[in-house]
Amino acid sequence: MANLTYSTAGESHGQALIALIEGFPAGVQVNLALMNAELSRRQGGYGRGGRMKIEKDTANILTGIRNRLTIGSPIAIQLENKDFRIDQAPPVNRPRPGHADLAGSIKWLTTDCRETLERASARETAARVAAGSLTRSLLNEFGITVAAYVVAIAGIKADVDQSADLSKIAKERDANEAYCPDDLAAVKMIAAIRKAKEDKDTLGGIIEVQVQGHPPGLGSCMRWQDKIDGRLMQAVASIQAIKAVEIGMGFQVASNPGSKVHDPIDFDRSKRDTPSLGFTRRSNRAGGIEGGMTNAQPIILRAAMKPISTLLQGMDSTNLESKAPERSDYERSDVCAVPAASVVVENVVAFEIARAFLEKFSGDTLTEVRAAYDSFLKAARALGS
Ligand code: EPS
Repeated sequence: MANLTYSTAGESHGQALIALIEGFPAGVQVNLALMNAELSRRQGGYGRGGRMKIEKDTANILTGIRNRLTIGSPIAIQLENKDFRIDQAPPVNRPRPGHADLAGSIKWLTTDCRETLERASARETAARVAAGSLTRSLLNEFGITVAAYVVAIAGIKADVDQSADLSKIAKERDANEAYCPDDLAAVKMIAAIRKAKEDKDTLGGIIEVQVQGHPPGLGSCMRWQDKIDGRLMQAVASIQAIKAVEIGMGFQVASNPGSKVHDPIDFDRSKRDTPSLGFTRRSNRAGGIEGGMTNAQPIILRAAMKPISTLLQGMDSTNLESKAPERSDYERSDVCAVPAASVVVENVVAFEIARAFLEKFSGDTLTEVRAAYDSFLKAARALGS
């Protein structure tokens, strides 16, 4: 059976966005309510701009399902753009520093940045959320949970107990518009975003994502392309405005001795029936990944998002037509999209985990995937005495 893959199509002000998912097994009940809830969460978060008042992103699954069950054929999901006006949208000649405007205009030999920005826009992330949230229907069958949350905005840091139950973290996150599990920090973050709006400026931040309940051995050390850390990092770094990604201790591994970086290995017989097979760790500084494979500890990954590059005050730029120095163009935009981007991070990570899961436990149908999963856990449990 084919590898699980997806691609997206669509412009910010085109007719629609499309996600096309291939290699998804048959027999999975699609949780459409979950998909629409994730799409709506992506539209929200404090600091969003006017576009989100126009759109109401809901998934129209065009192909690949019959009576809510997947049938193994490619799944096309359509999200309608209510703000469909690409042919009337004005040209943009003064590139915004930090956006794809300048590099894209030179690359596609045009002085109109709109040719590039229509596709480079973060509107495309709605299609990624649709694709990723589809895989949650599969991951849920195996008790695998994924949640991302905001841990910093403009240097205001949240205090989050990483070892808490992931559903508890997600519940706390959902209680405020900063999508931050620390309520006190969320209040300060929201105030900072409000101030940035008054200053006609924008803010970035840090998103943390965790995966729990997955088995060991997803990814592989045998081929560089299969390493799960590399794959997760690429998936997350490819999200608009993400500039850095770290796993576990991340950059701090460089300044600590090995004894303070690696996680001692224990065995707890009472946990033998869990996906961890009983191997417990006193710490999780590796962020759940060793040798490009999951080690059944929670995966912990953080991503840094730069401030949105469209500033209401503009920035010094150059007119691509006249070459005269001018302020950059203003396109309607967000003041801070870190909360919204956390939803995108969560769902692209879910997709990569589902992809790695189906590589290890492949099958045309959910029945076969489940059989492969059960038989692997049985064989792994039988190792040693
Ligand atoms: C976005 C849609 C866009 C922007 C924003 C995110 O819509 P519009 O350009 O019509 O306002 O609000 O995109 C950007 C931040 C960007 O740099 O392009 C969305 O759906 O998330």
